[in-house]
Amino acid sequence: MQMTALTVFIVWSAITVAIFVFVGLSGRQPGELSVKAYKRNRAVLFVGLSIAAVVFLYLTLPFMPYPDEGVTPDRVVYVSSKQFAFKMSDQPISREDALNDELFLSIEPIKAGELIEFRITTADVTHGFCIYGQQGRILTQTQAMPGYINRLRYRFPERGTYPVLCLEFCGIGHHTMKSQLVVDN
Ligand SMILES: [Cu+2]
Repeated sequence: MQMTALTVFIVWSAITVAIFVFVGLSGRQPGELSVKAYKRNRAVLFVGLSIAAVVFLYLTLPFMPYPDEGVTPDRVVYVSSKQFAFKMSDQPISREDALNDELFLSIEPIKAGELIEFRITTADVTHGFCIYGQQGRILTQTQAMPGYINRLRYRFPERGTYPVLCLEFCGIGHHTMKSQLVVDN
């Protein structure tokens, strides 16, 4: 995956540089400017790029990471973040409860294969809500934004303990902002 990304980046950069060099060199000796030819080229380019865009969308849309859109989730988990912790509950969390340091909330264990919809918000500044796999790779993530509820859907593939980390620098204690999700059978 990393090598593919690097190869695409290098090829694309080379094409971009080549176009810039071509345009730069072609400007040295401006020939006769033909408005007609310019308009024709512009039309060809517009139609060509439009067709390419439609084909590209048609080929890549099925790979969008939202295959469960329109399906009722098996379960909803409410998440409220604040500096520097996450609170999760099976019930909606009020802002007062989110800010109450004395109040401890927890959720029932998640079952593997269930479609979980996380409803994520924050009681103070913007945070990130990022679920990691057991090998330390990001599985899915979204932002926790003041005044918004972001919905994040995910099916945990197997049982285990999945770390949750904040991915948005949210203050001096950002690196301590961790939680975890336990997934049962
Ligand atoms: Cu943070």
